[in-house]
Amino acid sequence: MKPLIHWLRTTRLGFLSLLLGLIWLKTLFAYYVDFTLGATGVLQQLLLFLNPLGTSAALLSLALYVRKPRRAYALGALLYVLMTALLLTNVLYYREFTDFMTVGTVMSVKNVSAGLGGSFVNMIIWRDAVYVLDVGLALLALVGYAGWNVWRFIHRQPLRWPHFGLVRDRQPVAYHVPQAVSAVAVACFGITMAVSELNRPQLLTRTFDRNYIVKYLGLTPFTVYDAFQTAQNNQVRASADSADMDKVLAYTKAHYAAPDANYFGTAKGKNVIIIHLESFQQFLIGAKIDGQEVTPFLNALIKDDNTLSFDNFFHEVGLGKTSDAENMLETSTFGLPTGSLFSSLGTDNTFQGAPALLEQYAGYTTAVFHGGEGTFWNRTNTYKSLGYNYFFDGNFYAHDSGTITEYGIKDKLMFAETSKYLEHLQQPFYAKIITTSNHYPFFITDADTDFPDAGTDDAYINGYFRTAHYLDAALKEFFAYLKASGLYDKSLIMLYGDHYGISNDRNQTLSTVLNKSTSDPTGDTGSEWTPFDDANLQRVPLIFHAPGLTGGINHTYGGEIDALPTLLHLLGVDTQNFVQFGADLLSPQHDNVVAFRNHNFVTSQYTVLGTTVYKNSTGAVVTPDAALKKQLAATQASVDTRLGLSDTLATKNLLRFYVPAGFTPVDPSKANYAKSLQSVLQTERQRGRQSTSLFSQNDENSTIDQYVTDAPEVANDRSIITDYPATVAAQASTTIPPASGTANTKSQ
Ligand code: GP9
Ligand code: MN
Repeated sequence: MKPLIHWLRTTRLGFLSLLLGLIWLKTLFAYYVDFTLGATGVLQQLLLFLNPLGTSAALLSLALYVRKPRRAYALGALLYVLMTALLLTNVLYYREFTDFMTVGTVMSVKNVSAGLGGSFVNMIIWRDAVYVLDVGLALLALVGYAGWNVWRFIHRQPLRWPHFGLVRDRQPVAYHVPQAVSAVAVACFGITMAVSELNRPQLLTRTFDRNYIVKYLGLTPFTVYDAFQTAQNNQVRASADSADMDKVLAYTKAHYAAPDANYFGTAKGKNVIIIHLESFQQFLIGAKIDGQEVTPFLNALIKDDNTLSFDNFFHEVGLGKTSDAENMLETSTFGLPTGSLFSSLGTDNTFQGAPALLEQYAGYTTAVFHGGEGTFWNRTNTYKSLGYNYFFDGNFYAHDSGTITEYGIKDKLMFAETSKYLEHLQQPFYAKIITTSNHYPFFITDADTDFPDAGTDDAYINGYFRTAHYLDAALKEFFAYLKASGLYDKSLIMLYGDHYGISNDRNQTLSTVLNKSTSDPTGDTGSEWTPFDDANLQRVPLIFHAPGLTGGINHTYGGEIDALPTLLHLLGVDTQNFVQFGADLLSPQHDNVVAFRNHNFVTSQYTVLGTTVYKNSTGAVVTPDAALKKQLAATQASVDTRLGLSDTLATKNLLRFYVPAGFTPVDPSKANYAKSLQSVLQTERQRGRQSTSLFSQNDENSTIDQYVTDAPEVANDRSIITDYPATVAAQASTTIPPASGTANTKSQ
């Protein structure tokens, strides 16, 4: 023990090790006390425990390369203070925003004033002393170690105390020591990276969630990575000018598809309820396991007279999966070739998305509901940029181990709990509800569903049919509530599948369960599984349902990029002046070309995957003659242009150069989603008799009593769906008195 203390007191390595130990402890304190990183399982816990070590050691080891003792000690101390500052500012920022600070946030003035201004200081609480006390100690130690003895300085005579190791530490460290320490530190970080990649593949390329990067790699690597990304983004943006925008506008104007007069405005003024069907592929529709329909409710819905659906509708997502699907749906622009647009550009880019367009051109109130962490896919920031008035994230839902699965609240509870917020929204509203139960690893208990196991040797495929069945049952309950409460008559409901649930490498096993006629609408009967079959499975449902809406099953070839123009035209909002890369699926001018994110494409006759051309009607590979070759080359060129221009628009942030007539650019700083409930209720009260919420129209009676669910959690405790969770309940007791009449603008 004594030699150790002596070593710590008298050598540079000792001093830096002390700092390393302290920053490690403080980071762990932040991880466990201030951040909610949700580490599960031994491996994640272990990573969390060890990840501060590698990078902190690598940084501190820089001080060893400095040969002069005083400078070496000073550099070590400086690095330590900087690491502490990074940690502490993140702790404060996290307290306010439940997210980590990005370089973009620090640099952008509006966010700094919104996030780091006065309220930043107010965020400090007593236990933050943990983060700063030792800095004082370290500095004091530095005085002793490096010989900056204040006493001696003032009195011009030596003092024996504190007689830390100055005398013994005049020698620089041996040449090999800095290299050795750095090498060990970098190796340590490398191991963390490798284990993370195994546990969560594509962590950095996909950038799901800042929480994840911190959980796996640590705060410093996150900040460095973020700074790198920001610098790259800024460089691309700086090279842009309005001439780039003109090119995009020329393209989108030329590809505008005018609405079909029979459909234009048929749902005008209705509420829009978007139901995001997680990982839901078209082959589920009509599929059976042991003679039982997987999705009996959706099967019937598609056959309903008031439904318009599409059976040649494809997902077009890239690595951003759910977030790519959401991005296409909200903006009719593509996700990025790599990573997630929401994650990398969602905070700072200019958007002209569905929520803002519908609010400004048609008077909609807009809200999004997702039962998971708001930070996932950078949703909280991106939804603000899109102009959503409200975001009800996982905090607004009852959470305990029985009510959640990996990505959010179980679907039956999700719909039921969402309804108690929905009834307070001013109508017409645009509300998006994101389901999550049907997500890999497709886990659901026997208490939730008695649907049979598909019996393949792939547990995920078997689970997929069960979670899809559970989702279908949840939809049935929700629709029954919409009818009972009266919302149904005033709403257009749009359902869409976001992307595949079963990845291509599982499709062969999947094909053993599927009757070919359901898996492959083109009737390919070839026994061998081909990339063409994989491409066919990229179909996802797109369903519009509203009383009075007709249309049956439409066979137009289209993709997620086309959903928004189709929806806007149904609502009577013309898209001619908007920058959108999709086209109205109901327009006779729609070109029936589906561009996949990897530049492959499908037309109504051919599927082109790389250089291979398949004929849709037979699934056979064809060798195109000269005429067909020319035709397909032209289509490929148009697909490339479409994707390329969309990418330029996003990466150069070109929408800042264009404002459609009558549109006001979104101000993301206006939204405060933590207060979503409070704001909705205040608006309702302030508007008094002018309030158009379902609750107000129902003489201020809740309609939640009409929600019938067989969710086992609710059987024991109905308060899950009727009451607000304790964490947000205070928002309900807002004291704003009801006003006598005049309509107020929304306070958010
Ligand atoms: C759940 C979602 C999961 O809504 O966040 O994302 P995914 O893995 O499907 O992209
Ligand atoms: Mn998804």
